[in-house]
Amino acid sequence: MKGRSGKAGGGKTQGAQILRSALANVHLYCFSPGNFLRGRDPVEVVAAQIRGGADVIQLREKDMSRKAKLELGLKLRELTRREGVLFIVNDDIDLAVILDADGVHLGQEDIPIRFARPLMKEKIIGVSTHSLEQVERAVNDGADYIGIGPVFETATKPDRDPLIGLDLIAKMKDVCPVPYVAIGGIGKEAIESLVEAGCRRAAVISDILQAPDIEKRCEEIRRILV
Ligand code: TZP
Ligand code: MG
Repeated sequence: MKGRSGKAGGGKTQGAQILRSALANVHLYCFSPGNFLRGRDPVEVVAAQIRGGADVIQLREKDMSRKAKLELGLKLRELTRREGVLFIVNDDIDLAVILDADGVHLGQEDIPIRFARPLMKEKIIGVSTHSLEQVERAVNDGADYIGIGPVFETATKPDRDPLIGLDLIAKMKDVCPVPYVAIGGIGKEAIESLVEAGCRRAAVISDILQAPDIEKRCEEIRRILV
C-alpha cells in the first residue's frame, strides 16, 4: 500500500496504524438491518451482532433518508466505539465524516478513491469489486480493504453483478495485498467452502439478519472463520 500520511518519512500516524491493525484482524463483517429490520430496534439488532463477535458494522440503509441514516448512525457510532468494533458507512462520504466513522465503503459506481481520500484522510476506504481488474485498480488507488463478490446467489442485492464463484476467491491471496472480504450468499452453509478457498473474512447480511438467534448465528459463523 502507498504511504500517505503527512508524517516525516511517510510513516503512518498512530490513529491510522490502529485502524489498519483492527482491519487486519477482521473476520466477520456485519451490517445495519436495512430491509431485514422487521419491527425490531435497529440498535439492538446491531448489538446482538456485536455480542456474537462482529468485527465490523457497516451502516447500509438503502431506503432511509439521509437524516434518518444520520440519526441511526449516531447511535451506532456510539455503540461501536464503546464496544471497540470498526464502524464503516456505505456509499456516503459526507455521512462518514460527519459521524467520525472509521471508514467508508465505496462501490464501483460511487465516488472514486482519489476524490474520497482527501476527505477521508487516514480513515479506512473499502471498495466493492467483482473482478481481478477491479481489485488491482482499487489496490493501486489506495483501497485499504476489498469487498469481493457476489460469491454466491443472493436476493439481498437485486442489481448484483455476475457471480464470481470460489475460483476467484482462491486467487485473491496471490493478487491482493490488502485484506479482502468475501460477500454474497454467504452464511452458515457456505462458510466452510470459503475457508477452503483460503478466505477467512466474510460479509454476511441475510443469513445473520434472518437468523432466529442473531448472536448465536454470528458466533457459529465466526468460529469457522477464525
Ligand atoms: N454486494 C455484493 S452481494 C451483496 C452486496 C452488498 C449482498 C450480500 O447479502 P447476503 O444477504 O449476505 O447475500
Ligand atoms: Mg455503494
